[in-house]
Amino acid sequence: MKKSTPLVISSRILRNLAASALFLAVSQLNAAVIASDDFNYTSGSALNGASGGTGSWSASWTAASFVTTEDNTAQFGNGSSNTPDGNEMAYRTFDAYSGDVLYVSYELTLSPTTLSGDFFTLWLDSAASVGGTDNHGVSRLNTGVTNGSSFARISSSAARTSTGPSLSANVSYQFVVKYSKSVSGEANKFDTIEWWLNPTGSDYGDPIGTISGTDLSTLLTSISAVGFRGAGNDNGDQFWVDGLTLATEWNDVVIPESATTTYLALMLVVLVGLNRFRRSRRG
Ligand SMILES: [Ca+2]
Ligand SMILES: [Ca+2]
Repeated sequence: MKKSTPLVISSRILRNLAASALFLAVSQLNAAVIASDDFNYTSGSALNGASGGTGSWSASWTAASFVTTEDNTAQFGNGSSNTPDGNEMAYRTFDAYSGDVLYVSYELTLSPTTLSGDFFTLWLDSAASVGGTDNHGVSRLNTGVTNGSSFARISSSAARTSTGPSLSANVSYQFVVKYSKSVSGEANKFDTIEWWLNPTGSDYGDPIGTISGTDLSTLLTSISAVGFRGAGNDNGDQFWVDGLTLATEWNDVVIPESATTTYLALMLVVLVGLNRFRRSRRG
């Protein structure tokens, strides 16, 4: 009889399982998701033309050739022969949203070489003027990493930028931004940003920062595109994006702690069961 071999579960598999469980939990709790994409595409494929996910996407991804799908994430840069820079490295449009509050959430992971001088950001824009730069005529949300630190901003000026904790390589961080209108109404502007890093349900009242742009003249009233920009990165730098969700409520993007515990417990049960199954087959 063959000796049973313990199932070795790599940290990468665990990370993917955890991310999937959290995404599933969020998906199940969601009440008003505008659009989401978990990037669960075939590894090694181009992101350009990918059209998965849920919600009101109005087109497939438009992306540079160095953006591919790997291990159920979107990978920016192949780690050797290209530089993940560009104002519109990848973007996707969705039905225009002009309500008072928009939440955007995504998970960002950096490679060990993506630190000093490097810049990677998620941006929101309107489909009619898709663009990753802050100065193409409209001030709007950018959030991601600059010089190794997390940040969110409503325009590129220092006064409109909120800087958060520095980020470590090979760790997934969930960015959550509440992008809202201080004056309610479809014709009014998205002029306020509050943002969190790895929030739990109880963190709502305690954002990392709040940025007001109420005195800015060029702001969006309607949003219909999400994309990613890189600048100042080096050949070989890499970024991974996962779990992109646009929604109208906090609970659509941040799961309550009790639900997190439930899902982690459920995941543990599944893993233990899988381990026993594998052992019994090998026994
Ligand atoms: Ca994924
Ligand atoms: Ca670098």
